[in-house]
Amino acid sequence: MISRIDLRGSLPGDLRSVLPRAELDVEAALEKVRPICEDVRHRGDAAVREYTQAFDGVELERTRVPAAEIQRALADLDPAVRDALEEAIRRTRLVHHDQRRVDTTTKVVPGGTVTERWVPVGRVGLYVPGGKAVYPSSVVMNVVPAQEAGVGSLAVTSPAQKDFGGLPHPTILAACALLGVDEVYAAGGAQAVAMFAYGTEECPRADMVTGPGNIWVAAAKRLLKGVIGIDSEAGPTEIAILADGTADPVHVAADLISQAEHDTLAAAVLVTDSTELADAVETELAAQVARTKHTERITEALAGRQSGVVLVDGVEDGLKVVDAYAAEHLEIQTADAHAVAARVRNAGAIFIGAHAPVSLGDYLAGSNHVLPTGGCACHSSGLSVQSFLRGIHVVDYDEAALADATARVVALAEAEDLPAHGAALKARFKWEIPS
Ligand code: HSO
Ligand code: ZN
Repeated sequence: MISRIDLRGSLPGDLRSVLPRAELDVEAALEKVRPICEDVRHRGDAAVREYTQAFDGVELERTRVPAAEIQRALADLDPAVRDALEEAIRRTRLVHHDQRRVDTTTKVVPGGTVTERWVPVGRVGLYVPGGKAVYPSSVVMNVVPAQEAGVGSLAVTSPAQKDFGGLPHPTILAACALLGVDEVYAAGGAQAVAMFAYGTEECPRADMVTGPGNIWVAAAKRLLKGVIGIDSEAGPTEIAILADGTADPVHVAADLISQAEHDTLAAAVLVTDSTELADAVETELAAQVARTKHTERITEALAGRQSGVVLVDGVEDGLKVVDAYAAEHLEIQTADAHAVAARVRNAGAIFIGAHAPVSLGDYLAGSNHVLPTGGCACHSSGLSVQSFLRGIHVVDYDEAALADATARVVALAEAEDLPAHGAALKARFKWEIPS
């Protein structure tokens, strides 16, 4: 069911081109979402409600969810889920609390300092999907870092659900209640992103929108980037596992399946130097997939061209392969896993050894599960407190320090044929401005 890519012998120069990966055509969706975004821009709430009716089949009088409904969802929440969410919030908060930045002041010269002042984004809109994927855990992963960063105003939007009286899914509402978020909207798709970007009467505009979504949400984010700040365009989930003959095939198979469960486009990639392990994992996959709930979806994901078992000559080559792949999630299941993990350069998150499956990180490790996909881990990080902060440089020079800098500024300004730049300094010292 899963294909094999044999890279034993020698690794190709352009490793990326031989590794399995799906391509998501966000560009093609841009033209479809453009008129929707324009419509919301000009007609505001009325347009949002019309698209909710057209796409979600729900007629709403207001998009904002009444506070009483958010509290009711919490009161009705299964106690075991409530306990798990509370513990997830606690652990995630511990980790993200430690990510807060302190301002730094550097004395550049006597009388001249530059301070980097970290200032939270003023208002953030969080998109929470509501179709086949209802993830209260993603509410936690987005809201906690924003709160720890000190974001003052936080709104959540999630598609109106026909089956729940036009409200977002109750577990999403309950997670909002547990996190103290009381501004929630029942809107999804491109229209929800446009609502945050342009603002409507009900929903003031936001400075930034974060959170995963389907292709329409990704397209709207790409289109409106600039009007509003975005986190990243989250693509389908990926797991890569670098394993040797010491790994347990039952665990490896279970972990590959766990992420394949998300989506038919999810990617599950095993990189190993052990054909025995590869064979055993394939046998295990067949047995476990048959026993699991979402058999069809998982079978399609594992058989897709984005998934595969990559055979390499040793862990050394395996490291090169996983670095080239730059997985969203990377598990290291080898002898001396800590040492191997320390050498990885590209991954959204790394999970070390037998006791750190990706599913732990999805919910309860304390780490964030909003991570770069599609190879973006070679240049980007997952969501963190830093995602919601801006570092503002504050320049403070006294007269003597400026006087001391003037000749050099003038020299560089003239080299760039920008004499007025130099003149701005000279004007302070009544020096002659060259014509
Ligand atoms: N693995 C997903 C996150 C998630 N898993 C949510 C379960 N619920 C992307 O990192
Ligand atoms: Zn997951």
